[in-house]
Amino acid sequence: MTREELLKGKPEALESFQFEGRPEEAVGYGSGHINDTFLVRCTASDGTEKKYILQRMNREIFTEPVELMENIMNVTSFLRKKITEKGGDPERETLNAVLAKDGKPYFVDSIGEYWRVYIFIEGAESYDAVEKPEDFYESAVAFGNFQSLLSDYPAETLHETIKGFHDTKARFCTFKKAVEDDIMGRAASVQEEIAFVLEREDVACALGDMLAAGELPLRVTHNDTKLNNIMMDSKTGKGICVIDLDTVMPGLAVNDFGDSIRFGASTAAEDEKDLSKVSCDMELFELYTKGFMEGCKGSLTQKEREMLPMGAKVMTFECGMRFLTDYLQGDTYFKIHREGQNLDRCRTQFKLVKDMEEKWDTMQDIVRRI
Ligand code: ADP
Ligand code: GN1
Ligand code: MG
Repeated sequence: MTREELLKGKPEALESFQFEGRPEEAVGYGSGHINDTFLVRCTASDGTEKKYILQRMNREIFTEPVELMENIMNVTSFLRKKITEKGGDPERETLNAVLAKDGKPYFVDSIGEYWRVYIFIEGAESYDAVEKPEDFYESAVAFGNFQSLLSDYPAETLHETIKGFHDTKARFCTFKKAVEDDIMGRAASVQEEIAFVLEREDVACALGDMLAAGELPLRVTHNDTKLNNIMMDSKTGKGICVIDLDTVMPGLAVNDFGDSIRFGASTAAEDEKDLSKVSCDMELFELYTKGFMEGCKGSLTQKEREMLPMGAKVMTFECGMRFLTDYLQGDTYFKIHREGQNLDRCRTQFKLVKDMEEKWDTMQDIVRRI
């Protein structure tokens, strides 16, 4: 079903929120892989237009939507307070959920689907690829700053919205099981990719082992720091607002760093078929490292700084492994728009991992220098 068909003739969700004005239209929006996102235009009685983001939350993935929305309401109100204290604009610098008519921050429709609404952040864009290197730098400052704003958030009150989300070792086990089960009969055709994963069990264990040994601290992190999860101000070029807060949970700073590198420092799209176009750009890596450290305001420990390249490699490896697992299991997790897209995504990630392995000394030098 397309996104448009989801709402056609069934405007329940559109009628159930406290919009300013009357919703005139809802069109599919953005390129996220998880939720169904719509841009809603409303017209107030005086004729002014107000825009909103309406999302159908992915119930298969987020099995506890009420707890998830509780996280988001708590985190955004915490951020709103800090932004206001610093003289910022809380309407644009954090997500603002619009309540349903019954006062809840979500609406459950007649078939049990969960919906939510955010105020649309005007005068800003999210990018699917780095257009100007400065944008990537600014996104790094904003993601680092996000982490620093949440450094005194009471982590124990956060629900774990996806269990073991960045437990790469556990994901390695899930992957092996998917290969064994081979429910779609696809394993034989991706032997090379499977071998690539199996040869790197050490990568899967690297950060988890350090966390268990107390060498890396658990912080409140975003956990899904790709470039299109940040709104960049169209005028100033600054990263104005971190969005997609579904996975804000205790996690590792190096993973937040790493996931941004995986996506933004790649020279090609996540699903590029021509692998000769895919590499990890060291200038972008350097820019992001500078921006992230600046945004974190000196809060990273020595060990965390040392492990930044490892964060990049592990997140890229993990994501490739997740795409491959999904391909083997029949493409039920990540949205696909064509056959084989998850396999193409997996291949770009593994090409990046290989490239990082070749550039390992350079990556470490860059981090040491900064
Ligand atoms: P997903 O979990 O599917 O990635 P996101 O929450 O990231 O969903 O939303 C998808 C896209 O919608 C984003 O990449 C961004 O372009 C746009 N978007 C989301 N929230 C807002 C907002 N409050 N204002 C403007 N655009 C938004
Ligand atoms: C998903 O929601 P979105 O599209 O921003 C995924 C991330 C992956 C990413 C790969 C909740 O992010 O973990 O890294 O796709 N989010 C979830 O592009 O699984
Ligand atoms: Mg997103």
